[in-house]
Formats: sequence, C-alpha cells, structure tokens
Amino acid sequence: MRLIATLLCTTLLTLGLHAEDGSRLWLRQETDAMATVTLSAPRTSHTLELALKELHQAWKGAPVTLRVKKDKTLTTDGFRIVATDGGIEITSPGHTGILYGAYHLLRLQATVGVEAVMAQLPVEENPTYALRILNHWDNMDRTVERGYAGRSLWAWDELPGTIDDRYEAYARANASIGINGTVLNNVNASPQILTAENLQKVKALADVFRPYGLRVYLSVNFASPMVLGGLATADPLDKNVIRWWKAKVKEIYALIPDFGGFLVKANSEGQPGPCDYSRTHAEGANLLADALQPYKGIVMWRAFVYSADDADRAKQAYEEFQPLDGQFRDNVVIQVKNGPIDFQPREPYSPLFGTMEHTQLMAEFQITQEYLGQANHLVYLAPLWKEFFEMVPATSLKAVAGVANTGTDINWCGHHFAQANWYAFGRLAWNPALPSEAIAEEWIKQTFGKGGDLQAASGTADNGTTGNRTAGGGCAATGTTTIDNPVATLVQLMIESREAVVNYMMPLGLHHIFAWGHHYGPQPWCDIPGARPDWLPPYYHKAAKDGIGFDRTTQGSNYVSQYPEALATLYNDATTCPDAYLLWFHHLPWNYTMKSGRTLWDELCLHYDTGVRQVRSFQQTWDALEPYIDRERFAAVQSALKVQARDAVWWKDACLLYFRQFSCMPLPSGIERPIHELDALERVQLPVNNFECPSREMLDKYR
Ligand code: GCW
Repeated sequence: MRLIATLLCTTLLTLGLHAEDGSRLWLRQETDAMATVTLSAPRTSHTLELALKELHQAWKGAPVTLRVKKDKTLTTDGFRIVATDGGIEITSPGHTGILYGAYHLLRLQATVGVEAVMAQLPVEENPTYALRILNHWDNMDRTVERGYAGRSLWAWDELPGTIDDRYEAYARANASIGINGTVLNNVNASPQILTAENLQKVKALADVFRPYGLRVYLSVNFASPMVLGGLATADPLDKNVIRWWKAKVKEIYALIPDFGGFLVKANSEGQPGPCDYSRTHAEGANLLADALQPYKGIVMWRAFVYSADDADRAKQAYEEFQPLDGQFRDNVVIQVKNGPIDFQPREPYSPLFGTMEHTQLMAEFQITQEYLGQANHLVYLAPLWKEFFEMVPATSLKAVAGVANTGTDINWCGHHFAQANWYAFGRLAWNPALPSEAIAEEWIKQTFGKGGDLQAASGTADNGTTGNRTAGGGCAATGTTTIDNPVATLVQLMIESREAVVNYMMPLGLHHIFAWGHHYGPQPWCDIPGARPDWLPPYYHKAAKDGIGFDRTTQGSNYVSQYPEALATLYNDATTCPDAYLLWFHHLPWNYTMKSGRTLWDELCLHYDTGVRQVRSFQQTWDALEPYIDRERFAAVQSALKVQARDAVWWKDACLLYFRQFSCMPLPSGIERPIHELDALERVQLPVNNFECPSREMLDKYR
C-alpha cells in the first residue's frame, strides 16, 4: 500500500501535479526551470545560496546575476532589479536584500508572466519598516490562543532533536513576503520559555530561520525572576531582579547571537508587571531594555491595558501611557493595537498614535480572525489595515506586528483565504502604500493561478477543462455563467468581504457584541453576573429605550478629546461624524435622522440586511468561479461560505431582534424577515473553549 502511495506521489510530482490542499501557500511555482544564476559577492552565505537555489529552480527568464555591493540608496533589506545586456541583475548591500529581490522577481514571474517581467524593470525597493514581525500566541503545550488552524507549529516536546520540515517552510514563506521577525510564544507568557532547556529549543528554531532573514523574539513573563530565579520580588528597581535579567539575556545571546528581543504584556488581563510594585510601565520596560541594550536587542512593550474601574475602556491605554512619553529607553518600542478596544471588525485608530512624540511606537494588527468569524469566514483584512494607515502616517511608526494565524493545519491557516491575510500583512509591513486590490491580485495569481491567470489553475486531473467539475457531487455548481475576468472578480469579492463582515456583525460603529469567551457569534444580550462590565456587550452598545451607542463625546466619556483637535471636532458632532463610527462616539435615539434621510433604526436594519446579501453574493460569485479553481479548494471554500451565510443571518437576526425590544420599531419593508426566534438564539451556548473555532457540525447543532 505504502509503495503504491509513494509511486503515485512520485508520478504526480514528476507530472508537476500536487494535491491542492493549500499547503504550498502562494509559493506554487514549478521547480524544474534550471535557470542560469550567478553570484558576485565578497563572500557567500546560506542566505545567498537560498536566493541562488530559488531562482535556479523556478526562474524561467534571462540569466540572473546576484550582486552584493554597497549602495547608499538601499538598506540591507532593500534591493534593485535591473535589466542588463542579455540578463537581469539583482543588487543589494545585504544578503537578505538579495533574497528578497529573488522572491520579488519570482513574484513578478507568477503575476505578470515571465515574458512581461522585463517591461516591469527597473525595480527599486526598500522596506518602509525595518521590523516586520509576527506575534504567535502559541502556548508551550501547543495550544494556540485565538488560533484557528490546528496546533502550534512549534513541537516543543520534540525540539531541539527533531526539526520539523515545516519550520523551514514557515521561514521561507515569511521571507517571500518580507517578514523578518517572529515572536514564538504567547504574550500571556509562561515563564518556562526562559529555562535553559527551552532556550536550546528556541536556538534550534532560530538556526533554521536565520538564513531566511527571520529573527527570533520571545514573549516574557514579568515575574520570571520569581518563578525561575526563586527571587522574592520582580520589582524592576530591585538589584537582584536587574542582575537576574542581565544574566538571562547574556545566556540567550550566547545561544542566539542575533536574538531580537522581548515582547511584554504587563499589568493587563491578570499578567504580572511593574505596577504590582507601584512602578510605572516605563520603569518595567527600561529594566529589560537595559539588559538587552549591549546586544542591540529591543523591548516591545504592549499598551493593551485597561483598568477595571474606568468608565470608558477605550480611554485607558492613552491615560496610562501618554503621560510616560519620553521616559522610555531608545530600544523600547510601545506596541499599540490598531484600535483602542480590541481588534474589532471596525474601530477608529487608537489615539495613542500621534500623541507620543518622544517614544517609539509600533502598530499591532490581528491576522488571526478572533473577532471576524475565525476559520469559517472569508474576510480579507488588507482594507481594514489600510484604513488604519490612512489615518496614522506610516513614518510615525517604528515597526509593525501581526498576530499570526498559522498552525499545523495542512493549509497553515484554517480557511484557504486566511492565507491572504498572512500574505497581505507581510506585503503591507513592507510597503503600507500598496493598494489592497494589488495585494489581493498578487495573492490570487500566485495562489490559484499559473503564469498570471486563473484559467490554468493546476493540480487536478482535469486541469485546464472548464465546467463540469465534481465538487458538488458530480454536478457543476453553476452551468452557464462565464466570467470575463476571473481574477478581477475574485479581487472584488475579497475587497468587499471586510465591509460585509462589518455589516452583518457590527455596523455603524457598534463593537464588541460578541459571545462571551470564544467571541464567535452574536450575544448582544450577554450578562454574566459578577463579570467585569467592560467584558459584556451591553456596556458597549448601550441599547435602551432612548437609543443606542456609546456616548464618547465631550458630553459623555470625553474619549473623543484624545484625538487631535480637528478630528475630535469632526467626531464629536453626530452630523459630521462618519456613519462608520457613529455609534462608537454617539448615543442616539432610534428615530435619529441619518445622513441618508432614514431613521437610525432603518439604517441599522439595512446594514445588517446588506451584510447577509453580500455573503449570498459571495456564494454566487464563488460558484461562478468553479471552472477556474481546482476542485479541492473550490469545495472547501464553497462549504465555508455556506457556514458564513448562515452565520450572517444568525448575526442579523440576533442583533435586530434584540435591539428591536428597545426600538419598538418595525423592520423596514424590503428587509429579509428573521428566520430565528430571539429566545432560541439567546439559549445558544457553543461548547468551545477560547482556542477553538466551532465546527460546521457544532454550529448546525447549537445555533
Ligand atoms: O484580544 C484579546 C484576546 C486575548 C488576548 C488579548 C491580548 C493574548 O481575547 O486572548 O490575549 O486580547 O491581546 O493580550
């Protein structure tokens, strides 16, 4: 049996056919090109050899020279690709820059086609951010907090002896999109990550990642000196604590000379921190910064804090951190989530950005879809991140981080389209000015296409045929539709998907009306006796007889005043506040007249209804794309879209039926009528923990 499987596998590989299980991500080029690639460099390195190998295997165009040379206009990660007499030259002052240049050339080949590459040259690229980092919320028992793609990639129990093939594949995927740092473990950090034994395992990973330009960082628990060192305190001003961290950092650098530094979640959601000793976040961060400084390591100190007693959680991070401006060491970067609450489908940008002139800041995005339908919903996140970059000048940031969505699932990310978010994060971290559409197009062509279109999607025995695929049990999903431009059609679907999820979950500035704990479905009614009010949806939507929304104006919590004056004035007035943020900033009566002329209630209904319709249209579009997509991935996405469509109706019914108790207004005509009863929806309790995405079967049973 095994022999037959091996033979089959070998035959398929020889024919250039692979199972289209998503395991190859966007790196699906054939590897039999045998290109002529030469190297001109004072010395070679593993990194340069990788660049040579990648091009030799996959590049189908003119001979390429890789040249390492000084260049004042390029950083060590930057590169230039030019046409020369009879060939192409990639130059960079750094070895990693050469590798990035090689991936760029291959990306061009996969997106415009090899014949058209020359017309794209010259290319000169420097990354906008020197630090482009993934944050893994991976625990040492291989569970992943808010991870929806299987278990953690890091097999701590097997390391350092066994090196899984996926470690290198992971590093390669990151290098191909310019990601150059990875924080291996959860910000809710186990002190155990720093034991001598575990550091050997971290070293083993760092050794695999290094040639790909990927540096390793660790999340650390502020109480580590107590837990591991047996000290009586973790007070950042205590001499023994200072000594302990210095020794630990020295131990790390002896193993990993290019170790990146620490990421810290302190005094947030139960984590220990300097405030436990009446010290400030600056004193805590500086303790670690001083230990790391001799080795050029950095501290990424998170600003995700919110004390239990403040009337408005959205104000908290600013109130705690803004007064500390100027007190942090040069190698501290404050890591701020894009919005002030928590990775919601839509939030205004965190007002901390732009108000700490003497402190280095970095943005934290969430690639994993904790609040966006997890592994079940198709939501392309580039438009969300671009919305942020439109408000926060890219140059005001030192770095960007994204909470990873990877795991042991065969396709790495759970949903096939979740790969696009990993991809888009990397591309935007490299260049936040790239349009969402362009990134989607690149990703689609590389992930589903071959040589720049979708028509030739490979990987199934009926490669190249159109129609009559068998995803639907022998029947094509649609019969007659032909699509003029499949790539553009899919780009459009992806672009729309972010607004769709906002519409069916939390339109008009609503936020955090998710189910308790797992954050999967709707629970606007959620009330857990004894729970922190700011962990409960009614705290955020404030629906009552008199209206809905959180008053954060100067008359309310005054959060609005944390923004620069012009913006504060705009948001403070309901008539000028953009609809997208209206209920974020204002509590308004149900019959309030919107800019559209409709009542607030009607507008709310319309948005929920639109969201449902959008998902239905995604189903139709996807079905029409069936001839252009391999059977395996077509079927998987088609199935996930069914779940998403049902979830969208669930969200709409739950929210509108619940809010209607307060508005007492009828559903406008033209709005799809609910198919659920409110009391039935209120009884839905999905039996999942915070690490699991509910399966389709579970959803069908419980919702
Ligand atoms: O988004 C919330 C999550 C927590 C997470 C926390 C954080 C790692 O629900 O699971 O903890 O934010 O960012 O620290």
